[in-house]
Amino acid sequence: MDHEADAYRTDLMTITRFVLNEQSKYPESRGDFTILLSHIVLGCKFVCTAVNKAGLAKLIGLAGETNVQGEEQKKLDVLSNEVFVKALVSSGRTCILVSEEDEEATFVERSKRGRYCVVFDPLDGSSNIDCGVSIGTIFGIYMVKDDHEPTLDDVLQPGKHMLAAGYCMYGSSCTLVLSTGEGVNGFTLDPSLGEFILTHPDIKIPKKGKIYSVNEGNAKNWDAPTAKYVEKCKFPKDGSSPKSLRYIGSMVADVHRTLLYGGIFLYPADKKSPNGKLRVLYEVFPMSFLMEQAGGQAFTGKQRALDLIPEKIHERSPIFLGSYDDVEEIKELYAAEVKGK
Ligand code: AFP
Repeated sequence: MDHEADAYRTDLMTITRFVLNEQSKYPESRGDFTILLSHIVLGCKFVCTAVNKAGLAKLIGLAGETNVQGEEQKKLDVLSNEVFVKALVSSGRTCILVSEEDEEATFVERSKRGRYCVVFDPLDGSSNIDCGVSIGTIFGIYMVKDDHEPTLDDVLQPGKHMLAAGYCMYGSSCTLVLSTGEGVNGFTLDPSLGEFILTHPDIKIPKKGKIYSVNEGNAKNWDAPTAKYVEKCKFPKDGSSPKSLRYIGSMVADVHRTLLYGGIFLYPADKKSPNGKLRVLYEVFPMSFLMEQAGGQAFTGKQRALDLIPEKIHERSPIFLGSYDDVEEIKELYAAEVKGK
């Protein structure tokens, strides 16, 4: 990228302009999605500012405790949830919200109701906040088809029914990655403008990667296909070079790297957690949607991740996602296991 030229760019594609352009392809569209997205973007900007201040806030006695003025401070994940719930309800475009932070789904009151259901994790990877590691917000969007009274069935839908999905990563820069089902685009927050600018147009994941990403501390409890796959990454028998291991332990950061550099991210089942750790609706589905839209794959160990039909809003699933060829290899190992039985 030519940074000098970039500094003087005068034709900036903001996320709002980008989505409005997309919307103009559908003359029947009433702009509801653009309005919904602008409220999600507002939530992301708020959380970005709060995350940036978190280290400093800790120094002066904030973050979950009492500050110097003697006021109770909310934890960042709780605060982020409140911000997103309020922004989404006030958009007037949502009817059901499912948040990682709330045990029950929120049904929006009739007067503020719209057609969209938003499933989200307001601050994923929050155990990393105190050491300054990148964390993020993940979201997926469904739409109810008609004017019926919304029920949980409207969100207990396979991921392939999502209209859009994305994440915002709060790292060295604040990056929002979005797919509305026509490819994947990345936008970086320009703090001086307060706008997300298109910086990563039409992201395509490399067909095969050189990195695998998994919590190897769980290896003793893995099933045979996962164990074999990781062994192959480290000791390939086909003359190829071993893959590098990178694991941050913050899904947004691990998936973002996988999307840009290629490779595979795994959170498999193990003997202790037969369904893995990650949540279907607001972790597995949005990230699988983005991977497929970028040309990669996402697999649960049994099926295409986006075909899964969740039965509960906080359900978990094992997940293998990333470069097409890398996920293909793990699919073959699981298929061989089934055949061998
Ligand atoms: P926290 O929100 O508790 O930090 O969990 C983060 C997360 O859900 C996801 O972002 C990571 O990919 C995954 O957990 C890491 O889990 P392990 O610590 O078990 O590897």
